[in-house]
Amino acid sequence: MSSPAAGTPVAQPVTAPREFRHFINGEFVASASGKTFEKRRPSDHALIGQVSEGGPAEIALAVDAARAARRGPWGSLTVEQRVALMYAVADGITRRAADFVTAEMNDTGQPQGMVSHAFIPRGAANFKIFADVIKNVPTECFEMETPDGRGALNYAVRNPKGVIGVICPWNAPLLLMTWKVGPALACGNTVVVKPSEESPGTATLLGEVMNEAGVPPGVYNVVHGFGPDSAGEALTRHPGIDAITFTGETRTGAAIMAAAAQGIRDVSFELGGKNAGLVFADADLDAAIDGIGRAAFLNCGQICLGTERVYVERPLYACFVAALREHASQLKCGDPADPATKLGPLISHEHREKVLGYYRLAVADGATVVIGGGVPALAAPFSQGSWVEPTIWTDVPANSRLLREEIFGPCCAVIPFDTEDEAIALANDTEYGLSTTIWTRDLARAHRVAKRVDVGIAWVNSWFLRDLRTPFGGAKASGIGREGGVHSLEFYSELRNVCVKL
Ligand code: NAD
Ligand code: 6OD
Repeated sequence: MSSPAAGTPVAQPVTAPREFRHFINGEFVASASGKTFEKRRPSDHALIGQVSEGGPAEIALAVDAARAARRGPWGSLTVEQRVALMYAVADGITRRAADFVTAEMNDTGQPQGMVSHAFIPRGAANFKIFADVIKNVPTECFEMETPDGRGALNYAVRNPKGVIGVICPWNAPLLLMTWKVGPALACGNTVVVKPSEESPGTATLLGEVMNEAGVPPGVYNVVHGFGPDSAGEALTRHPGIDAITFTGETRTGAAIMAAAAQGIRDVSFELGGKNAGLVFADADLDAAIDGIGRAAFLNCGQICLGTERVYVERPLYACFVAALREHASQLKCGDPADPATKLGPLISHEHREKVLGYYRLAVADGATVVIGGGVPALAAPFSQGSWVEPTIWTDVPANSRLLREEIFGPCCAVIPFDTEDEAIALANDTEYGLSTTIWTRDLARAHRVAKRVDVGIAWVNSWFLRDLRTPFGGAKASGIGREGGVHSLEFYSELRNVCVKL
């Protein structure tokens, strides 16, 4: 991996740390307590702002606003009017794309190319896609015979669930939040969002866009804060929240599920993963290296769909390890604003400590470190950031925690296999079930394997490629429910059966 040479562009200086306030009932407000916490930029640890820390009081205000908007201005709009506003929100994000890109880069340290070409446009698309879905969704209707010969019409109508609590992670903040806010609003719900404490920027900015687009106050609310004993927990416990959608760690999901049990509220969960890549000997090696390389290192490995376990059929194994090492050695880290930067930092020093703990564990467990394993030497100001080297291991013992626990860093273990059955068994040997990526030229085998891996999404000769209209979610400990396209409607609306005697 190369480091930025002297003279390469440096991060935009933070001229004045800003204030990130809650967005409640169409207004930006501080916490009644005046409490705030610091947000620092992962690439250089610069202080970028003070974030209002919300708790039960701010959640109560936001829920009241959301309930009033649901009953009033939002609830009285026609589907066409809602759809028009959602298009205006999507256009607003696109118009202010530069602001969103800067906010996301400051919060996460993600390289500009990935944020501007993928994450922000996909965030805007979430409003258009779900507007189109709700505009076109059919309703079922059956003509019934009745004993008196008059008959009946029996049909279903979709109603909003009410106020949805939306709890988000930091690893693709706008994309993952809008993927929930989009369908929630399309179905006529209102929302209270709790963004991650690590990424307050784009959720706050979206409040401005909502106002500019003319979305009524109270439809979209944001309360900043932490999880336990803070805004997150308060949101899950508030009885005015009708359902909770969450993306984040599996153990956080368990805590939220316990809270949601009070009031028998529905949950939709996108949780952690420990995903496998399966590379068969007949695979296109260049394509597999590019795909597995992205799956292991994109977003510094902080993608739920990332591949931390790579199983390679033995005849290709040595060649694959050497080629993946070469791929990793080319990943340039440095200023996220520099278009040449391919690898950003981890989200925080705290998360880096966790990842480095696994790097140390690999050595203790006797794994071979093919590349990486430490912290890159970067020039100031990036020397202050939370960087780690992309890392590849071989010879990892089968019982190592490296193969069981989600690390969420730029690292993977590469392990040989001999048969298709063995590859499937290895892929399935995990409590998680989010995704698998399969590399082979034999499409019959690809289909066979895709059917037998216990995951929500199986990619063949590709990775992180998904039409927003298709279902997305995890099997086993990786989630509950499916979101995407019409599948989101199952969670964000309540079907009412109406039977009319004629
Ligand atoms: P996290 O679970 O630590 O936090 C996510 C959100 O939950 C944050 O907003 C946090 O403040 C809040 N929270 C924490 N404890 C809470 C509680 N007790 N009650 C209410 N809210 C609480 O996750 P993270 O570190 O932000 O994100 C990384 C994790 O997210 C990884 O495990 C990753 O795999 C997962 N993820 C999954 C998907 C998916 O689609 N399956 C997508 C992205 C990320
Ligand atoms: O855009 C998507 O399809 C998607 N599921 C993104 C998930 C990113 C998780 O980190």
